[in-house]
Parts: sequence; C-alpha cells; structure tokens
Amino acid sequence: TAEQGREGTAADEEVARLAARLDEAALAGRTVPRLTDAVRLDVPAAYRVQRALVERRLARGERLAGVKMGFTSRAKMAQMGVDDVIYGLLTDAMAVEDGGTLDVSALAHPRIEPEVAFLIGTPPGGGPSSPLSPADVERALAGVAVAWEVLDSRYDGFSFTLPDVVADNASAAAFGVGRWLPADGLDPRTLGMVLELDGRTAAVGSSAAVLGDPVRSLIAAARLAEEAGTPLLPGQVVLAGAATAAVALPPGTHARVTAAGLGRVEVTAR
Ligand code: 0L1
Repeated sequence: TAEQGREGTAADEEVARLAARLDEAALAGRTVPRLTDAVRLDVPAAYRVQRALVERRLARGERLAGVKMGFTSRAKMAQMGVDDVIYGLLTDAMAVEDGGTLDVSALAHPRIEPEVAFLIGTPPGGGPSSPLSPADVERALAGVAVAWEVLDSRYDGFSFTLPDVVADNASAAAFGVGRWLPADGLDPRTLGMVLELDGRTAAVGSSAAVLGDPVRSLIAAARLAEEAGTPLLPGQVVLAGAATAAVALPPGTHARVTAAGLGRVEVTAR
C-alpha cells in the first residue's frame, strides 16, 4: 500500500496521468468523470495533480501569475464538509485586461464571481510555523483591487469531491483585476460589492463574506504557498475569494463588478 503523508497516496506516474486527463479535457473543451470515481486520491496527492496540471501549462509557455483561494465562505466550507480553504494557481494566460473579452466557448460551465485581489510587493513569507501578522501583510502588499474570477469545472455534471476540485486547480479558469490602489489606508473588511450582468444586478455581497476579512484569506494563501514550496512572489496576484455566489456567464454577456472604494472592472464573454 502506498505511504500516506504530506505527499499523499498517489505514485508519480498516476499523478502525471491524472493531470494529463484534466489538461486534455480543458484543451478539448470537454468534461470528464470525477477522478475519485476511479482512483483513491487524498488532498495532498490532489495538490500534486494540480501542480502537474499547471506545469503542463507552464511547459506551453504560460507563466505563473499568482494564486486563487477557494471555499472562503463558511457556507461553502460547510457544504463541502471541510474546515480549511483551498488554493489554485493562476497563470498569465488566464488574465483578461479590464474591459477585455473572454472566450467562454471552450468552457464547460463558466460562472463569474466578484472578488478582492491583492498584489504582492515584497516576499511575504508566512509559512505554517510563522503565520503573517496584519503588519507583515501591510508591508508585503503593493496594492488592492476589485476583481472578477470565472470558475469552470472539468467534471461531468459539475460534480466533485474535495480532492477532485483541488486536482482541477480549484476550478480556476480566468480572472481580471481593476486598477491597483495603495493597500494602506483601505480597510478591505466590509466593502460592498455588486456584480452586474448586462446592466442588471446579478449578485450583491460584501468582502466580509471572505472569511470575515479578505486579509485572512491572504494569510492563508501565504501559508499554503509556503507549505507547497512555492512561496508568493513580488508581482503575483492573490484572488482572495468570492463575495457572492458564482453566477452563470453565457456568451454575449457583459459583466461589471463594482466594489465600494475600489472602483470597477469589466469583461465581456464571447
Ligand atoms: O473558488 C472556489 O471557491 C473554488 C472552488 C470552486 C468550486 C466550483 O464551484 O467550481
């Protein structure tokens, strides 16, 4: 039997095979059965699949752009029966400039959500044995911005367990950030956020939905990144988590996210 531990249960060849399955499905715009229907996969092994999946993207010339946090609302955590957040990796190919267009034709079930984004200015550190303090966070940050994230799941029927969604890079598909503003002097805890689709309000929430304070999510991002041996780096973006539930984003839809004090960011799906 495979050894259980930080590295998880799967052998390297198995990790590579599972990563290839998810990557090829995403490239072909199709979905696949969840991995856990066929194999035993724990969360540490699922993170190895995630890393291998993203390595395939990097081998095609994409560059690491940051991380996204998932299951940052108590409601979603309870729904999944988990008590920690998860993270996924962002690449530059997932980024869409403000006001740009996003091709959703290759996505299976694209859904958009409003988020707060942080820009790393100096290496924050913050591993499991030395979590970041609010003062460390302030020092490490170069900016804060309003953002959107588009989630897409590579699984049939959009159904998965926790290891499945971790392996599938936490459903990361695309993201966009508005203008970066200085982080000092801005309290990101209770920003009112609105998602409009084609000019109609589709969701309203507060940045407080993100673990009660998006900075907590950033501290968790630093911890998970250090734990994974890939610490957060200057210039990287951290998407802290959703302020509302995710809303379907069909082709032809124009989306605008507004956050009190942070302005707005827009994208059109085609
Ligand atoms: O952003 C997130 O909460 C990550 C998991 C999303 C799972 C999904 O709804 O696809």
